[in-house]
Amino acid sequence: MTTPIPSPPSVPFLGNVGTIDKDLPIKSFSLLASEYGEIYQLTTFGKTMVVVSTQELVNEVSDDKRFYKKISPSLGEVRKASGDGLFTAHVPGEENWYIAHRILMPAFSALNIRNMFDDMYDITSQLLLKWERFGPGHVIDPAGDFTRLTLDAIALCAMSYRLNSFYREGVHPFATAMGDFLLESGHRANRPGLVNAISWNVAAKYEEDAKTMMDLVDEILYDRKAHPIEKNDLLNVMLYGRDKETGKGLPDENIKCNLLTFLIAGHETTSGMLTFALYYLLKNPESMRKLREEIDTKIGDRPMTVDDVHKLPYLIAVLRETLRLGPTAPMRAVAPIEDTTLGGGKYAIEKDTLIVVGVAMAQRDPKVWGPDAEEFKPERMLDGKFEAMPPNSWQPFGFGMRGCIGRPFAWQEAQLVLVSLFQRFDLVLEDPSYSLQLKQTLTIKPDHFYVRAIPRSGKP
Ligand code: MNH
Repeated sequence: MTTPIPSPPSVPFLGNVGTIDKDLPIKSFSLLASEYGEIYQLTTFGKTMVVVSTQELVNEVSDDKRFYKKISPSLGEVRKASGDGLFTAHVPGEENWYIAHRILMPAFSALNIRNMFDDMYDITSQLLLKWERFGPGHVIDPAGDFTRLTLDAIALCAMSYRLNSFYREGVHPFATAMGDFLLESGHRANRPGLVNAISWNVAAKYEEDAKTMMDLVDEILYDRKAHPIEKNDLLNVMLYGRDKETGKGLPDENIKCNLLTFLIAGHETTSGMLTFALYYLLKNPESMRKLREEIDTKIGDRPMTVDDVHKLPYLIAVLRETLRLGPTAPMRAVAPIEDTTLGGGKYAIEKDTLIVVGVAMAQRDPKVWGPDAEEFKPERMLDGKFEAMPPNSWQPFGFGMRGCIGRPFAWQEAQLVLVSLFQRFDLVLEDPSYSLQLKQTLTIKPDHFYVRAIPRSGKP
């Protein structure tokens, strides 16, 4: 016997749409989880979605044999720009995903990412110089500067293209267009199609932002074709790589989709992680002290090298704990391949039903993380404790065949940036009473969060 999946009360036609905060959906999803428990169901404009919020259920839907990644309504909007690129491709179905996946996996391996260290260092130095020049009196917006950094880093490392975000008044026009495009993608998914169609100004701006993004990608590809280079960067891998299984390469249209995908997927998530890390460290001085002690003993004043990556256990623990409490991609979506049940036969779910995987909620599941699940404690990620957790307790990079391809890239970049910052600066909160506020587009990150950077004396 199955039990009905609980559902908040709904209004005719609109369904539960009013239940979801349009600016901060993640807050509504987790509030609903605290009210309705491990699983609940929402209906918006006649479409049903099921939300799971515990480690047990997240683990159950993390199974490539029973569930496929579903392109959610908001990802469907992003797909209008990024098409059959890796992140928004329909699988099974779109052949280019398999070809791109097989061609790109080796290029994104931890070993190959090592070759990108010098380019990452180049961009990181620009951030350090900026904070140094401004000095301790200047109020820094870490989310803004980390976004400059991660966007420039992915463009330089993947496409050997300099966006020079640190040499501009504001951010790069591409970054503004992308931010607005992703925000509107989320909003459109929560409005009836009719309303989207008749909101002329909004629709025109949306198209324009998509065009600004595509123009840059066109330019990067055109430029490379006009001036080929020897370097084996990701763009060349896509241009000249051949799939061993089918012998096929990637069409230009798909290469553009993937260039855009890397720019989108490769920067907001990582800049959010860096911002969250800084926030949690500033709010937990004992963790900050331990991390700086580790950096000072193991690396000291000399510049970090590629051989230091993955050698600082406390830093790794800090990053893991940061992504547990602040998973920058807080939810993903799957659907069952066949009619099935969840919770050991308890809840019936029809095939193709959208299941929202509430990673952000499940990563605070007290059943697996304990009564202090809400607290920032990197220690729980040390000494084999992380590895001993039940499966899929920690899942900030998604799962299985559709899991994050850029994880080694993000991991290396985050380590380099945090080590370099703490070697050079004492960082302090601009407002010591600041408490976490979130900003959500496709990803989440701290909002209205400001710091000051006081240069440490005698440091590199
Ligand atoms: Mn990334 C997929 C999180 C950094 C490129 N990424 C995913 C998914 C999550 C995720 C979660 C799965 C989404 C889903 O199931 O719908 N990614 C992150 C986080 C960081 C991150 C938390 C940093 C921190 N990602 C990066 C970087 C790149 C990148 C850096 C590129 C350079 N991510 C991707 C791509 C996919 C993806 C591409 C889609 C993979 C696929 O479906 O084949």
